[in-house]
Amino acid sequence: MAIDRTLFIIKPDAVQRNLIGRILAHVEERGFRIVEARLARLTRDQCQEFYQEHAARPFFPDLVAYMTSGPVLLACLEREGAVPTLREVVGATDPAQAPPGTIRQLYGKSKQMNSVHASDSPASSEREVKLFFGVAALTR
Ligand code: FUP
Repeated sequence: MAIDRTLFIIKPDAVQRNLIGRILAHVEERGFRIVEARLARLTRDQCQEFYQEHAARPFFPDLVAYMTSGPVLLACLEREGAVPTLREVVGATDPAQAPPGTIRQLYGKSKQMNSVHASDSPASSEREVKLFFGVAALTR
Protein backbone atom coordinates (compact mmCIF):
# COMPACT_ATOMS: atom_id res chain seq x y z
CA MET A 1 0.00 0.00 0.00
CA ALA A 2 1.22 3.50 -0.82
CA ILE A 3 1.83 6.26 1.72
CA ASP A 4 -1.09 8.63 1.40
CA ARG A 5 -2.92 11.43 3.16
CA THR A 6 -6.37 11.91 4.57
CA LEU A 7 -8.45 14.54 6.32
CA PHE A 8 -9.21 14.13 10.00
CA ILE A 9 -11.46 16.42 12.04
CA ILE A 10 -11.93 16.45 15.79
CA LYS A 11 -15.50 17.72 16.02
CA PRO A 12 -16.98 20.30 18.43
CA ASP A 13 -18.24 17.76 21.01
CA ALA A 14 -14.74 16.31 21.49
CA VAL A 15 -12.92 19.66 21.43
CA GLN A 16 -15.38 20.94 24.05
CA ARG A 17 -14.64 17.90 26.29
CA ASN A 18 -10.84 18.52 26.10
CA LEU A 19 -10.19 15.34 24.10
CA ILE A 20 -7.84 16.79 21.44
CA GLY A 21 -4.68 15.46 23.12
CA ARG A 22 -6.02 11.98 23.73
CA ILE A 23 -7.45 11.65 20.22
CA LEU A 24 -4.28 12.90 18.50
CA ALA A 25 -2.23 10.49 20.67
CA HIS A 26 -4.59 7.68 19.58
CA VAL A 27 -3.93 8.29 15.88
CA GLU A 28 -0.19 8.88 16.37
CA GLU A 29 0.08 5.58 18.24
CA ARG A 30 -1.47 3.92 15.19
CA GLY A 31 1.27 5.19 12.91
CA PHE A 32 -0.22 8.39 11.55
CA ARG A 33 2.01 11.45 11.09
CA ILE A 34 0.39 14.86 11.50
CA VAL A 35 1.28 16.74 8.29
CA GLU A 36 -0.88 19.81 9.02
CA ALA A 37 -3.19 20.78 11.89
CA ARG A 38 -5.05 23.84 13.13
CA LEU A 39 -8.00 24.81 15.26
CA ALA A 40 -10.77 26.51 13.31
CA ARG A 41 -14.32 27.71 13.71
CA LEU A 42 -16.04 26.55 10.51
CA THR A 43 -18.37 28.96 8.73
CA ARG A 44 -21.77 27.78 7.47
CA ASP A 45 -20.49 28.08 3.89
CA GLN A 46 -17.40 25.95 4.60
CA CYS A 47 -19.50 23.36 6.38
CA GLN A 48 -22.14 23.20 3.64
CA GLU A 49 -19.41 22.75 1.03
CA PHE A 50 -17.62 20.13 3.12
CA TYR A 51 -20.80 18.04 3.62
CA GLN A 52 -22.24 18.81 0.13
CA GLU A 53 -23.03 15.14 -0.59
CA HIS A 54 -25.49 15.19 2.35
CA ALA A 55 -27.23 18.46 1.38
CA ALA A 56 -30.58 16.79 0.68
CA ARG A 57 -30.61 14.62 3.84
CA PRO A 58 -33.06 15.45 6.65
CA PHE A 59 -30.24 15.70 9.20
CA PHE A 60 -28.27 18.26 7.14
CA PRO A 61 -29.45 21.53 8.81
CA ASP A 62 -28.77 20.07 12.28
CA LEU A 63 -25.39 18.73 11.14
CA VAL A 64 -24.33 22.18 9.87
CA ALA A 65 -25.57 23.85 13.08
CA TYR A 66 -23.60 21.36 15.18
CA MET A 67 -20.37 21.54 13.12
CA THR A 68 -20.40 25.36 13.34
CA SER A 69 -21.29 25.41 17.07
CA GLY A 70 -17.70 25.54 18.32
CA PRO A 71 -14.08 25.07 17.29
CA VAL A 72 -12.86 21.96 15.49
CA LEU A 73 -9.34 20.59 15.03
CA LEU A 74 -8.59 20.12 11.33
CA ALA A 75 -5.70 17.79 10.48
CA CYS A 76 -4.07 16.24 7.43
CA LEU A 77 -2.69 12.80 8.40
CA GLU A 78 -0.21 10.61 6.53
CA ARG A 79 0.36 6.85 6.70
CA GLU A 80 0.57 3.79 4.53
CA GLY A 81 -3.03 3.11 3.52
CA ALA A 82 -4.14 6.25 5.37
CA VAL A 83 -7.75 6.41 4.15
CA PRO A 84 -8.94 2.85 4.93
CA THR A 85 -6.76 2.58 8.04
CA LEU A 86 -8.11 5.79 9.58
CA ARG A 87 -11.70 4.67 8.85
CA GLU A 88 -10.96 1.49 10.83
CA VAL A 89 -9.39 3.44 13.71
CA VAL A 90 -12.43 5.79 13.78
CA GLY A 91 -15.21 3.16 13.62
CA ALA A 92 -18.83 3.31 12.42
CA THR A 93 -20.81 6.56 12.10
CA ASP A 94 -23.03 5.52 15.02
CA PRO A 95 -20.84 5.14 18.14
CA ALA A 96 -23.21 2.40 19.38
CA GLN A 97 -22.21 0.32 16.33
CA ALA A 98 -18.47 1.16 16.45
CA PRO A 99 -16.12 -1.70 17.42
CA PRO A 100 -14.44 -1.65 20.85
CA GLY A 101 -11.34 0.53 20.99
CA THR A 102 -12.29 2.73 18.04
CA ILE A 103 -12.34 6.50 18.56
CA ARG A 104 -16.10 6.79 18.09
CA GLN A 105 -16.78 3.88 20.47
CA LEU A 106 -14.49 5.43 23.09
CA TYR A 107 -15.58 9.06 22.78
CA GLY A 108 -18.66 9.47 20.51
CA LYS A 109 -22.00 10.51 21.99
CA SER A 110 -24.43 9.98 19.10
CA LYS A 111 -24.58 9.68 15.31
CA GLN A 112 -24.25 13.45 15.09
CA MET A 113 -21.85 14.02 17.99
CA ASN A 114 -19.53 11.23 16.96
CA SER A 115 -16.36 13.14 17.89
CA VAL A 116 -14.37 12.79 14.67
CA HIS A 117 -14.49 12.77 10.87
CA ALA A 118 -12.29 10.71 8.55
CA SER A 119 -12.42 10.88 4.73
CA ASP A 120 -14.24 7.86 3.28
CA SER A 121 -12.39 7.37 -0.04
CA PRO A 122 -9.29 8.55 -1.93
CA ALA A 123 -11.46 11.00 -3.93
CA SER A 124 -12.98 12.42 -0.72
CA SER A 125 -9.62 12.73 1.00
CA GLU A 126 -8.21 14.67 -1.94
CA ARG A 127 -11.19 17.02 -2.06
CA GLU A 128 -11.29 17.49 1.73
CA VAL A 129 -7.54 18.04 2.26
CA LYS A 130 -7.57 20.60 -0.59
CA LEU A 131 -10.61 22.35 0.87
CA PHE A 132 -8.98 23.04 4.24
CA PHE A 133 -5.23 22.97 3.58
CA GLY A 134 -4.79 23.64 -0.14
CA VAL A 135 -3.42 21.46 -2.89
CA ALA A 136 0.18 21.63 -1.56
CA ALA A 137 -0.83 19.64 1.55
CA LEU A 138 -1.36 16.57 -0.67
CA THR A 139 2.30 16.34 -1.64
CA ARG A 140 4.69 18.33 0.53
P1 FUP B 1 -19.16 9.09 8.23
O1 FUP B 1 -18.55 8.89 6.86
O2 FUP B 1 -19.01 7.89 9.13
O3 FUP B 1 -18.72 10.36 8.91
O4 FUP B 1 -20.73 9.21 8.05
P2 FUP B 1 -21.66 9.83 6.89
O5 FUP B 1 -20.82 10.34 5.74
O6 FUP B 1 -22.72 8.83 6.61
O7 FUP B 1 -22.34 11.05 7.64
C1 FUP B 1 -21.72 12.30 7.71
C2 FUP B 1 -22.08 12.95 9.02
O8 FUP B 1 -23.48 13.14 9.09
C3 FUP B 1 -21.74 12.08 10.23
F1 FUP B 1 -20.52 12.31 10.72
C4 FUP B 1 -22.77 12.48 11.23
C5 FUP B 1 -23.93 12.99 10.41
N1 FUP B 1 -25.10 12.11 10.46
C6 FUP B 1 -26.14 12.47 11.28
O9 FUP B 1 -26.06 13.49 11.98
N2 FUP B 1 -27.25 11.68 11.29
C7 FUP B 1 -27.35 10.55 10.53
O10 FUP B 1 -28.39 9.88 10.59
C8 FUP B 1 -26.26 10.19 9.71
C9 FUP B 1 -25.15 10.99 9.69
